[in-house]
Amino acid sequence: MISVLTGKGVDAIKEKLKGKKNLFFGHSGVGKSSLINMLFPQLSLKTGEISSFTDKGTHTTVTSIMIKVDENTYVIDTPGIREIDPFGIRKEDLGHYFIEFINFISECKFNTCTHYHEPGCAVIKAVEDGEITIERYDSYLRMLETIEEDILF
Ligand SMILES: Nc1nc2c(ncn2[C@@H]2O[C@H](COP(=O)(O)OP(=O)(O)O)[C@@H](O)[C@H]2O)c(=O)[nH]1
Ligand SMILES: [Mg+2]
Ligand SMILES: [Zn+2]
Repeated sequence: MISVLTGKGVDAIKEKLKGKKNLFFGHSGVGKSSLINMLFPQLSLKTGEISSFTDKGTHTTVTSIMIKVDENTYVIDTPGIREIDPFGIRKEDLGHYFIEFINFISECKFNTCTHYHEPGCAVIKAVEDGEITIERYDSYLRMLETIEEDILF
């Protein structure tokens, strides 16, 4: 709907931002910072090229700050979703951050259970029994995968 290259749709966005606090959120490399720069050139936020190797954005925006661009109008640029890594969390600890897992974790056969492939996993059983939603369990597995990728570094 918007192109920073052609300017398509950009004026309409600018109009919508007025008088609000606007947060830009989405995957790395989709063009959040470029769009904000086009709207407010005085900001000159850093933008990144998309890496052709991973096809994901490079991680250019690393912190979020709220910038005043007009009277009562603010923008917040954010790092991409890919950058919200469970950094510093071990695989076997990730489940403790999922509040609905808590009652089941202590019932797992292994105390190092990652609730992924282990036999006797009470979390997997709870998912099968409908006591933990599949959406939350999927979300858990995706984060778990991120931790495994990080270990390969
Ligand atoms: N073709 C095209 N490329 C864009 C557009 N907006 C941004 N880009 C490019 O996409 C890459 C990532 O942009 P960036 O603003 O850093 O994305 P961010 O990670 O969402 O902030 C840069 O190489 C930009 O030049 C657009 O509207 N069209
Ligand atoms: Mg950015
Ligand atoms: Zn388990």
